[in-house]
Amino acid sequence: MKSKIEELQKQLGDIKIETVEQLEVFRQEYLSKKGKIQALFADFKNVPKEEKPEVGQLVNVLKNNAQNLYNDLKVNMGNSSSKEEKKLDLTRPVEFSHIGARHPISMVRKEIIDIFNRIGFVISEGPEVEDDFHIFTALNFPKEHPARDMQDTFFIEKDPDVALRTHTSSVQARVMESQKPPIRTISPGRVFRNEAISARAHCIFHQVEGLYVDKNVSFADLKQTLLYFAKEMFGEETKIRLRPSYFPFTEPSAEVDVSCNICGGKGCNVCKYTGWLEILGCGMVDPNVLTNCGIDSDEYTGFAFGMGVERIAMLKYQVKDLRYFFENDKRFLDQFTGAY
Ligand code: 2U9
Repeated sequence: MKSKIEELQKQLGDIKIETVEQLEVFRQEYLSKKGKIQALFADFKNVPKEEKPEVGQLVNVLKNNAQNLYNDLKVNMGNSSSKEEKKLDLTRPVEFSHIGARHPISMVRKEIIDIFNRIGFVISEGPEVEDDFHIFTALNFPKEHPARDMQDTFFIEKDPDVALRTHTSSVQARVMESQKPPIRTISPGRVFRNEAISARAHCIFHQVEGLYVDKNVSFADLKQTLLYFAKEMFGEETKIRLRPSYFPFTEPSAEVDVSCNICGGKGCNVCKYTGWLEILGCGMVDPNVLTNCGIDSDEYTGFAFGMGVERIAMLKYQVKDLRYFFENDKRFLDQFTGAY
């Protein structure tokens, strides 16, 4: 219903009416008893109760906009006989113009957050400019790890102890320092890596990372949580598979694939004929990380996962080049209007 309303609002913004005949067609199509707006009022009874106040307001705004547009054009056409005169009428009220919409990355980030909110994960946020301890040391990165190199991380010139965070795990390290388990949190945010920009990589991107620490948290809990996420994000029929991997902060670690939502797992050019698409990394939090952040690793265990929002958005909307998300070309962005 909301997307229908947004679509009609957009149509109002784009509409070109120059003659009395066109105005009458507009009236019949939008404002008459059999028109598109009246049809929305008829559909209103099917809107869930909790959404009724918001949707009701949106329909009323749409109706008023259409009515105002009609009234203005009618007055204008009555007052002027030629197009030229109409252009010069400086007293004419402004026409409805299309207001902005959410960026696709914001939409996908919100969708990911909502999915985890529904099973009790709360959002935590932290600084983009971080110290070495929370980006690397607390997370069990060895001294010689390549991520600690200037080739891979943006360091602050004046202080080699400070850098732009390369992942939002640093936020979760801070949560563990300041809170007692049970901890169930997700950290959405911008991260920075010293990478050449290409169709598949950017020096700034968005992550959502998750962390669950409590007594008896197991790998089975992790797997089931991620299966729930995959089904909510990509559809009920989605399957997942886990492949062994390595990260300094988790042990054991895995990379997670979802069955290709384009070909349903049969094989196509999007999944490179494998039937699977990689969406995130995960694992059981390394006991060293728990200890480094002040949590007793004999008493508690935890799982963690991390994903790139751009990657999820590319898969969900079949966007072939990551750079589109950063260029803000209106022709690209307009395709997502009303998608959420
Ligand atoms: C704490 C401890 C462990 C978060 C994790 C990954 C695996 C992972 C990548 C996916 C694509 C980053 O955006 S990406 O490049 N992430 O594979 N992230 S486990 O682990 C944590 C987090 C916080 C305290």
